Amino acid sequence: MHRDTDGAAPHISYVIAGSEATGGAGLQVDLRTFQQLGVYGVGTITCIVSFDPKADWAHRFVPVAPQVIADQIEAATSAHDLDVVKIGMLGTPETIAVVANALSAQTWRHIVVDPVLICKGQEPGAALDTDNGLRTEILPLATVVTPNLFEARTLAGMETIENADDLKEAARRIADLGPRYVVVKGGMDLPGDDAVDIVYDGSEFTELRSPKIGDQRVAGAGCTFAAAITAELARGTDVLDAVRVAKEFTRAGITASIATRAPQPSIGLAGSLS
Ligand code: PXL
Repeated sequence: MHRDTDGAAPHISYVIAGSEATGGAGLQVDLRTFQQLGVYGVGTITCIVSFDPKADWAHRFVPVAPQVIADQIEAATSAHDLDVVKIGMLGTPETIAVVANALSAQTWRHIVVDPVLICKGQEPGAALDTDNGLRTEILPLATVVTPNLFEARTLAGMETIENADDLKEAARRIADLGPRYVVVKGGMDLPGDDAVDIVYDGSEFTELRSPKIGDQRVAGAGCTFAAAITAELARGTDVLDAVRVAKEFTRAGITASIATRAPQPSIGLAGSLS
């Protein structure tokens, strides 16, 4: 394996997530983020999302066969000593079962879960089963979970989240599902001028704020944020500092977002920051 000039082996981050064919979200964003933060990335594909430009960019979703996911995880974990992993989009109850089973086969220093619940292109019944599977099989394994406002409302069973106190209540309820740290992202849709995030470690809350950038959603921001936390944790950073770095990294990426013919601009920031 390549070594830095000082002879140290590079830190490795692992991600189990979906491919998003425009490059604006999913595994493509995760691996770019790892690279930009100076970490060697290893990825396992769970599903393939190809937005359809002929149908108003509707989701087309194809799951990877469970055995192929298991084979990828076997290859990745056999080739490398992996101890920090990000879980992105899983997409089906079968995928959730195979990933939960594979995760429990070894110990992990950190499992960062981006609880992707929005999955268009599936029957409502299957989508609900998937969301329930994520809640019961994956969330309890998480050391860090990063719900956005929609995901926080759904996982916490709250009708509305409108301010920092609501974010804290959601974090408390989601912590009851098992994750050690909950990072609830207020994002664009929380009223106010700031992007507010709450970090809850099971006893204390930390509120992070930075001014919102523009008024447009940017594809890939959630993936980037969770991937940056994962990369920092792989480098040995503690959770709160990893979240701070990830917030700043994501803010810089949104500022440098790139135009695309898909409906939302994509998070930018080409090149390595290491
Ligand atoms: O941003 C959520 C997300 C994650 N992973 C994949 C996606 C999307 C949204 O489109 O396609 C593969």
